[in-house]
Amino acid sequence: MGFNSIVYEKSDGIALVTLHRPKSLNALCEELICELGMVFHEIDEDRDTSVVIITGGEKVFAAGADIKEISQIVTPLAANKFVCRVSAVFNRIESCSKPVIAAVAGFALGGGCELALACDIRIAADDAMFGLPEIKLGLIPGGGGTQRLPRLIGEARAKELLFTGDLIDAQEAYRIGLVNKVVQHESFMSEARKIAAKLVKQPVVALKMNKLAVNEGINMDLRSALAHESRCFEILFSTADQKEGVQAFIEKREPKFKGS
Ligand code: CO8
Repeated sequence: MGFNSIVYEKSDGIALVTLHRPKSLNALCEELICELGMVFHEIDEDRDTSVVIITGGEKVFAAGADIKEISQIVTPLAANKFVCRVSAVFNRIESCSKPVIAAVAGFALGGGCELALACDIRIAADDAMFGLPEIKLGLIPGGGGTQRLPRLIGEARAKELLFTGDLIDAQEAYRIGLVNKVVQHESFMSEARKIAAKLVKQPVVALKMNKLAVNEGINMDLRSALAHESRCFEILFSTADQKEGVQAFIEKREPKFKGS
């Protein structure tokens, strides 16, 4: 599949999706959003891929939605079409059956920050900057920022970022729990790859059920979420990897997972 605004590579069970619009700081234009949707459809179906890394490359993750395209949106109906398309793609990334790691260097603003929020794990280079500056455009985030951010870092801190539109650096993002880890710029990709390589070795169905239990459960009341977790747990007893994992422990050896 050929892409224009992203680069898609894969090796050793890891899919690498790189946003590629260098002249506009990887602003998320319609084409890029559409290509992200297509590539995640492919990744979800691809049995050879177990983990995904999304990055914007060395300089910038993404400076938000393409403001030049936003300037062409003049009615709420057109805005509805735009925001529904973006949400559908970000939701697809969030619910991808494989873990998705965002490797962030430089700006992750507006829709760029929201894209990172739709991922499971965020690794930041020490030069990364995060923010939801939509308020300064007379807007609010439309790619999940008002929902995923408070769920991740708490309502008060999220509201401060949303209401002020202020940017925060990588250390602050780490302090408030927006990112999992901050590393020196030179190693942000190798760190993301290190985590991905660890996840590639995990039993695939257990990884998928872990993600499903967390993602679905977080939107349920506790009792329903616990029941949902039980169902996810039970399903794993139909997998060969569960039997291998337990047997390997008993036999005091490393498990050999087959992904089934
Ligand atoms: N859209 C379009 N073009 C952009 C964007 C953007 N978001 N950000 C930067 N660019 C372009 C600039 O226009 C410039 O192009 P040109 O050279 O042709 O003039 C080029 O990228 C370089 O940008 P700057 O010269 O501004 O670079 P600086 O280093 O001086 O500044 C900043 C970098 C601070 C990141 C600055 O570019 C900036 O403030 N950008 C806008 C950030 C922003 O407001 N983002 C939020 C956008 S709204 C949004 O995301 C709503 C989300 C809705 C749903 C989700 C959609 C995916």
